[in-house]
Amino acid sequence: MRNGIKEVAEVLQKEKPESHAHLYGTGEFAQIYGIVSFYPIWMGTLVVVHIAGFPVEEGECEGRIWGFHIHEGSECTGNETDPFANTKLHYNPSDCPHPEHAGDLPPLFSNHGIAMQIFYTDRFQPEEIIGCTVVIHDMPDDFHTQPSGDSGSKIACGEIVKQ
Ligand SMILES: [Cu+2]
Repeated sequence: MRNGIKEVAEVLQKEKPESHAHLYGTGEFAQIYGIVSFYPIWMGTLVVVHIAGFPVEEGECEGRIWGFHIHEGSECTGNETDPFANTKLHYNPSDCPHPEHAGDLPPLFSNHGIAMQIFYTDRFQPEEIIGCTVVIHDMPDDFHTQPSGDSGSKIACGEIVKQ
């Protein structure tokens, strides 16, 4: 426990992620790009998020929290109304309600257009989610509404591949 952060720093320095996704935005969010990497640690996964290109809001009180999930579909493709419709539902192998899906992640907080977050989860292993997708939404997840937290449109997406 005491050396937890040291161990994380070592993993980041010495290991390669077991899986990762390059994310790209769409439509009015086409500026969004970045990478999400998944490292094995502590019988679970260290998720490292670095995304840039979020719109920078002028006001102090709005628009900086974005829903963030792993979806079960394998392709960042879709149709005119939902460009990432083929990402389908949240990754949920244990058939749990939202927000207990394995793919339910902490929402992204953007600052000066950048979201940088590192967190640990034991809901999946890095190799287990290869072939799934990472999706960013234009609304915060309310962690209550079924089946997806009322998190609005899908604005960015990345396909998870083996490193
Ligand atoms: Cu989602």
